[in-house]
Amino acid sequence: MGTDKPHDFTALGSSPDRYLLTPAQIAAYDRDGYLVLPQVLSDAELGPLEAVFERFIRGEVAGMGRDFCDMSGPYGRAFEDFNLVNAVLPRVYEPALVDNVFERRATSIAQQLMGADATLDYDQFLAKRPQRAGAVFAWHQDLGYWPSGTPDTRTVTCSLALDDATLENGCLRVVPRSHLEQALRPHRPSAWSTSPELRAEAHTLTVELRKTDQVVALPLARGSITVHNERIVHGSAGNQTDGWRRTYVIAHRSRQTVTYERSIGFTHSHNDTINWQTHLEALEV
Ligand SMILES: O=C(O)CCC(=O)C(=O)O
Repeated sequence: MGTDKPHDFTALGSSPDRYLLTPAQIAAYDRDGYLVLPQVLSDAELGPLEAVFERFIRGEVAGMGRDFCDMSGPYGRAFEDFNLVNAVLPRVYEPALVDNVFERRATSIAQQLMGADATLDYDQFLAKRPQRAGAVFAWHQDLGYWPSGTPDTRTVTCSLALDDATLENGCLRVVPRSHLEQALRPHRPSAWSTSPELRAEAHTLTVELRKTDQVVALPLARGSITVHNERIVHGSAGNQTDGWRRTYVIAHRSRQTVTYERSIGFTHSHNDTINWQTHLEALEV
């Protein structure tokens, strides 16, 4: 890792806030449903963000309710038992994050991929604990978690590696071009939530992989990002290493979509009353 050529922020059209994509990268995103972009943030830029990230991941931010949870298991697990520590909407709980350098670069990337009305919809901190086989992000399509009636579903999700992401620590894996399928795949509650008493607590959903799916792993150097479409099938495996795998996620959608979803009470908070449970009912699971 770390052998990527540095991104040239002085190139024509680039600026400290603008990460300029090439036409080939934009075409690859449309074709494959994902991109890997090297060196979006430098070590010096990552430092202050990491300090905030750590406070969240240690559980030191009060008042989050279900927005601080284990993304690999039921709500209500003891903190020590979290495998995949998940802090949703950190910018809501810590406004100092608003307009940080990653937000600005993610907005510039999203605007190049989906148009000038790309607006920051939600953010998320994810951290896989060392030596946790259970730190699995089940296969899913992001859209499977969101309200089914939204007219414009376009989403650009940027995931920034705070640690090198590797096969061993459970880097992101995608099924290229699955975003082009006509219909969303059926989403089911994850295996751990199939018992009746846990069913009410289901917040992770999963899709079946098909025999024809060709999975591609996306190892990533610290400071680099993956970008993915809301319909691509993706997930990640457990962490078999002695280190953490920490990721900072920012998703952009059209301004109209964000306004519409807020109007029906959907904010991406796990404390929302309209949530994936509502969506599960819509899917008749
Ligand atoms: O990075 C990962 O392990 C999975 C994250 C993910 O599924 C997402 O951001 O939608």
